[in-house]
Amino acid sequence: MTANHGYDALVGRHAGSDRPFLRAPDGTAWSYADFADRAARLAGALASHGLRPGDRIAVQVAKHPDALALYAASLRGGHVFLPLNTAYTAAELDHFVGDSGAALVVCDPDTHEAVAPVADRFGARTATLAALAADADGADPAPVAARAPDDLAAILYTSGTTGRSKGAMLTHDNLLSNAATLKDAWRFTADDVLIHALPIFHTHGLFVATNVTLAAGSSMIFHDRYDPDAILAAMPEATAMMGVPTFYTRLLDHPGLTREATGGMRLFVSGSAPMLAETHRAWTDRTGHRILERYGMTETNMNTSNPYDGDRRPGTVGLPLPGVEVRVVDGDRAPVPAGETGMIEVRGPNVFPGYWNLPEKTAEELGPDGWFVTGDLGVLSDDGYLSIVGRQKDLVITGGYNVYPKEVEEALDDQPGVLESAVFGVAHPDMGEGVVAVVVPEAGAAPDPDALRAALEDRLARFKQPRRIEVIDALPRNAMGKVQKAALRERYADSFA
Ligand code: MLC
Ligand code: AMP
Repeated sequence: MTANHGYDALVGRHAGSDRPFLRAPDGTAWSYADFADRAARLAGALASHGLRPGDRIAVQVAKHPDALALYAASLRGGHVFLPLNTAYTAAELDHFVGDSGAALVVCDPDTHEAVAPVADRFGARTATLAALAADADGADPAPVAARAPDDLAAILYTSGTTGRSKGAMLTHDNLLSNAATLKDAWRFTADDVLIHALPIFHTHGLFVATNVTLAAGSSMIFHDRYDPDAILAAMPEATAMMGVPTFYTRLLDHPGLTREATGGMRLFVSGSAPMLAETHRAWTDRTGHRILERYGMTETNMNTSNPYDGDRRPGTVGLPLPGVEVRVVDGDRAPVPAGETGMIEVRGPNVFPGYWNLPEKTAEELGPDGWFVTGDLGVLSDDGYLSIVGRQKDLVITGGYNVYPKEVEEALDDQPGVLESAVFGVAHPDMGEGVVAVVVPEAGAAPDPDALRAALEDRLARFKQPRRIEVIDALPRNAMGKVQKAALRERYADSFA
């Protein structure tokens, strides 16, 4: 039998199991055997579209059980899965398809018209998920392709300081090792039922939630979107939930969140964005549960976690996970003592091998010694708990989605009448941070914020578009000419209060 490092351990070993894997409110109910069979036939459908091991599949589809089976099919066929946020516009898609050299772009019927020309431009095929699913119904299971631990399983695009997204390459072992570590750290077993309400095009919903479920043989209640009512309704049948902080603040706003409602749950995990200590405490007051906060990244999967047994400290992201090294360093990359702030670096089997086709960018962030520079600023306590105190990278995290200001600034600067702009995040009660832009007009011009907003519609995903745009005379700059974003953040701090 051929060995496929990720597929065998996550999916293949369950092939004969009638244990439940996934239930969706639409009535879908898959056992593990159903899921493995679906994946095998979808892999057959992919093969009939000419896909070979190593080929990239770009997938931009609404959350659906078949989209998860397509991920498993991609592992099985030895392809490289490239999930894309459904909020991305065709203009954004262009870069992902072109840069990755994807052989196939999978979309939904309502986006086919916009996606097909992008795929055509780069010689990629286009298929809807529904069409692939129909093909799968009649397809023979594709053979399991051989995949070694270091072979690529996925590429996830993550934006960068240049405004151009970089493809973070993830190997079979990056995914598998992290799933095994998290399953143990968070005590997942076959008895667990996870509420899965995250999108499945980013690390949190696709890898953390799904791979931990698969690694433990647990089952999931698979919601197609986040809806607090539906989550509360699912809780009596569930044991665990994973979410971004907005999941928790919105549930706290719901009168149905009580001790009784959460009584059968054993674990609430938060990550992808900072959780305020006050949210953590409010949750404990209301439910009696202590949220378990963890810290990760697209490039590294999960790095640290508060302990399952032991002190889950609000405002911290806990301790390095087993097998993962974490250090906080100064400008010369020398570790600083506990209590001092510095750059967080991580090393371990979870850390990616580099960015797709960007060896120089990779070398800047990932040294030959294996330490990856996260761009996050942190401080370690005497007893090893990590707190994230800021970011060196210019990044806004809104509702758990990352927005790189440079990309938004470039889009604004291209508009008529705009001389320059600055984009930054300020506190937002629902999304954690909200995106704000200030623009400086060219001499004699008077750009209209509504027109600017309209101009960004087709260019940037909705969540990247500034919720507030102000026209100002000049950007505040320091003596070196660098825009002082801290001053802007302070000036516009109350934008969403
Ligand atoms: C939606 N909108 C957002 C937004 N999500 N705007 C800013 N930030 C967001 N995150 C837009 C919508 O397009 C809409 O625009 C308006 O805001 C209101 O939408 P909504 O109905 O309130 O939003 P909703 O659909 O409920 O989504 C909110 C959310 C969702 C928080 C449930 O964003 C979400 O699921 N976030 C999770 C992101 C995630 O999985 N991150 C993990 C990344 S992995 P309009 O104007 O059209 O009304 C990672 C690594 C790690 O970071 O450590 O895990
Ligand atoms: P992404 O590029 O989407 O993978 O986002 C990763 C970034 O999210 C990290 O570099 C952190 O800045 C942030 N992040 C993830 N988890 C946490 C957390 N628990 N607390 C604070 N920031 C977090």
